[in-house]
Amino acid sequence: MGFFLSKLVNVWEGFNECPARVVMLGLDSAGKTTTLYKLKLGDLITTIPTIGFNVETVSPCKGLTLTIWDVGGQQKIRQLWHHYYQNTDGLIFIVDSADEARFPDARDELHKILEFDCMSHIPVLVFANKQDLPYAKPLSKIAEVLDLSSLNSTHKWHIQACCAATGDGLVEGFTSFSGMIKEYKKSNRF
Ligand SMILES: Nc1nc2c(ncn2[C@@H]2O[C@H](COP(=O)(O)OP(=O)(O)O)[C@@H](O)[C@H]2O)c(=O)[nH]1
Ligand SMILES: [Mg+2]
Repeated sequence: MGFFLSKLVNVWEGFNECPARVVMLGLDSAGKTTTLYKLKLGDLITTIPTIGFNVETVSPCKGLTLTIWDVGGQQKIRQLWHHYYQNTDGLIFIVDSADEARFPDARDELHKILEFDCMSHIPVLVFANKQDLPYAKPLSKIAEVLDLSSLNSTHKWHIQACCAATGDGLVEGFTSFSGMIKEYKKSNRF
């Protein structure tokens, strides 16, 4: 009986899986590639600056399967970001919490992305990364400098403190993101 019940639960969870395509953007060196491979391999890898993109399918939390496009963030290649926006179910935006000098650039890039028609209502998960560094700014400060409250009428968003190097905070962020993505996909079904 227990065996059949557990099979039933597996089937139900299969139906409940939510495959989605998301883009992961942010300034160069924010920690995008580190995050992607921490999710994929469970390990800290040595990265080199991404020229082009990395793409992986991961299951960062229960009930969520994501194909994540990690696109290089250097200034010269940010103008190519828009090629990755079609059919996107969500945006992951990563910020280096200790790189205060570039917070204004990060804010401008985030708001530019969300001005594109196909991104005008997508859910947004902001990771305030590198919280292990001594000069990392707290979540409240990063939410404020990124002007996230100005998105309230157009986007569901969530900001999560994390350390991609250890993985701290990643599951919590994706658990919130999962609910937002499911809601967004349901509202876009027809
Ligand atoms: N201290 C610390 N360093 C990190 C963390 N995440 C990434 N890094 C480092 O930041 C640098 C840039 O990371 P990378 O993932 O290549 O950034 P990307 O350009 O956004 O893809 C690398 O040296 C990483 O090891 C973190 O949470 N804490
Ligand atoms: Mg990279």
